[in-house]
Amino acid sequence: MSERVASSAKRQIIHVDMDAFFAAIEEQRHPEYKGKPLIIGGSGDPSKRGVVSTASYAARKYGIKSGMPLRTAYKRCPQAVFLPVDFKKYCEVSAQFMIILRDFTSLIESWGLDEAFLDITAASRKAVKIAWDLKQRIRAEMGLTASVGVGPNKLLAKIASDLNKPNGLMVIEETEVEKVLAPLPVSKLLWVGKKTTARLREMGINTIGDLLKVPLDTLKARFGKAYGQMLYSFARGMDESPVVTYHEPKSFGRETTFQVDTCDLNLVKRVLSGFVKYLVKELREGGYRGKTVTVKIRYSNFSTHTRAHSLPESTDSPQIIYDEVLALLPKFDLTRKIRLVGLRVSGLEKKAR
Ligand code: TTP
Ligand code: MG
Repeated sequence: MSERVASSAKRQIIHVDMDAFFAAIEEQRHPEYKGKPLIIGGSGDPSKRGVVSTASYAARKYGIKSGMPLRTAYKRCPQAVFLPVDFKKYCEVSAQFMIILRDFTSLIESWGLDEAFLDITAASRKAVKIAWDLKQRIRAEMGLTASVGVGPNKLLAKIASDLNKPNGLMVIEETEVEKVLAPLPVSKLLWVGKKTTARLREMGINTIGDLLKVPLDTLKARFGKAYGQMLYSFARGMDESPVVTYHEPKSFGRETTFQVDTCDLNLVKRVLSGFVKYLVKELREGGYRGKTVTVKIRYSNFSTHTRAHSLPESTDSPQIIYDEVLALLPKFDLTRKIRLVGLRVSGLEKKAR
């Protein structure tokens, strides 16, 4: 093998993840809340419906996590400061974050507002030096902290950034993969969510070290060929997935939870009509048309139903999409109380310009 091929086969990936992102931005705007338990979510009123978007590290000590109902968070920590989500502001700060990252490489795969992978294989400087610089620049220019992980692939870089949060910098070398990974819970692996964690637990597998002992065939039989193979490779710290600089969206969607469960069909229609306008704007901005319209309804007992219809031709017309919504609504039981309503447009096609 030539040297060039050998060196291009060994990659250097950085994963960067801002610490308590929304909460850190709010602390910066309100220095009086620094160090206090701070919870960002919904309208910022814990007596109202809504979930925690994020909690400061001081609030996490009380067991408060993203996705938890605000009311539960209030019960756990009534003295916490609750603030509403100011998405516009967080997007602005995120744009600043991306500009800094782009100074290091154009090979960036962003995951949401505060997280990204950078492929720095081609850089002449050492990865750890670059990671350090990146942290310094975020600190100096944004006044915020990030946790950075370095590894030979995305899987290990992401695990590394998570290992020393907040304000961490961690490198996982290929030689120490087994030592570092073995004691960690399987949920630290990319794409291993609650369901897989539970199924693995049923098999007596809790840590990555446990997973390492399971033969490939067993994993394939239990989890299917592709996912079984992935679990087998991931347990060994192996991940060949490239840093993908741009993802075409698969769909556009929006949903909302009503403050009070409702049977008011006019209200449901008004909300859906608002979603149509918003989604059409998103479709047009991206130059897309969609083919499939899906309405989602969650009833007060949390049972969730979807009804979908595909059009013969893709569209970005608000009228056509709203007509589909009106045709789908009678397929639901509209006598029951509704908690949440959502709309999704999928089957996207790029519009010929
Ligand atoms: P994360 O990076 O998962 O969380 P974080 O930055 O708040 O905390 P840390 O990385 O230090 O663990 O998510 C980034 C932002 O995305 C977070 O500040 C708020 C938002 N978010 C939600 O709105 N809902 C969620 O369920 C999660 C996980 C995040
Ligand atoms: Mg983060």
